[in-house]
Amino acid sequence: MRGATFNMKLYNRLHPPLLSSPPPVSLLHRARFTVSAARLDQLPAPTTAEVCFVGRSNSGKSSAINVLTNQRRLAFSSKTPGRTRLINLFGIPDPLAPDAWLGFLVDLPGYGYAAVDRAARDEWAEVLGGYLHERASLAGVVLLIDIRRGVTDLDRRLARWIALRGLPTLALLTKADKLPYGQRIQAAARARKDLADIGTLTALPFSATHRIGLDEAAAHIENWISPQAVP
Ligand SMILES: Nc1nc2c(ncn2[C@@H]2O[C@H](COP(=O)(O)OP(=O)(O)OP(=O)(O)O)[C@@H](O)[C@H]2O)c(=O)[nH]1
Ligand SMILES: [Mg+2]
Repeated sequence: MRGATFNMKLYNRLHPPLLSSPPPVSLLHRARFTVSAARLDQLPAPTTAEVCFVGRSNSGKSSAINVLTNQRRLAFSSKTPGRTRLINLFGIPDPLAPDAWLGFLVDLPGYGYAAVDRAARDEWAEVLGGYLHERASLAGVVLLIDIRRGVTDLDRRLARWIALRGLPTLALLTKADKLPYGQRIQAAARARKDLADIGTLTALPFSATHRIGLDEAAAHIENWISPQAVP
């Protein structure tokens, strides 16, 4: 057996360990609060990719932003519907040019909040519709739908706005921790059918509290912000 001694160095070169380095940290974790706007004309010039979070009030938009950015209270989440009243932009710094933003996550006020008076509701519909319709830098839409409630008429109306622009959409079926696995899958299939208006649609069960669907959602969003990050 002389000459057949095991050469550890050579073995390591030929079989590099699969987990030699830790998985890369999501770009989204770098997000920082940048600006709040009450109207479209208060938004910064549309220079870099934006990913907006839309959905009914209380559907979990702010909670999703917090878990995706790995920050407890970046966006304000609350049991009281209608918590987010402004358009809030969270900037992702460019790792290669720290003074520049690679993109923004945009937390929008929810719709369908009955306790808001009619004038306020109309104003918000206009801001939301205007944002979705006109914002030149919009790279993708994250549509949040409470998995137990399913797609509502208001969600479908919004889907039509999104369809007009042909924007890629990620539907997150939030609070998926509240349903057993089989029902989650059924709900995702139903949502895909109900949102057939939107051409480029992915629908995933998601939970901010139980981190369900988190990696897949993050990969989607990173890809919209920085297409070279995820092939
Ligand atoms: N169980 C569970 N609760 C959640 C989840 N996501 C959000 N919630 C709860 O749902 C409530 C609303 O969450 P928010 O993130 O504030 O919802 P929002 O869509 O930002 O609401 P508005 O700003 O009012 O439009 C809060 O009490 C959250 O703790 C989840 O994945 N699982
Ligand atoms: Mg909110």
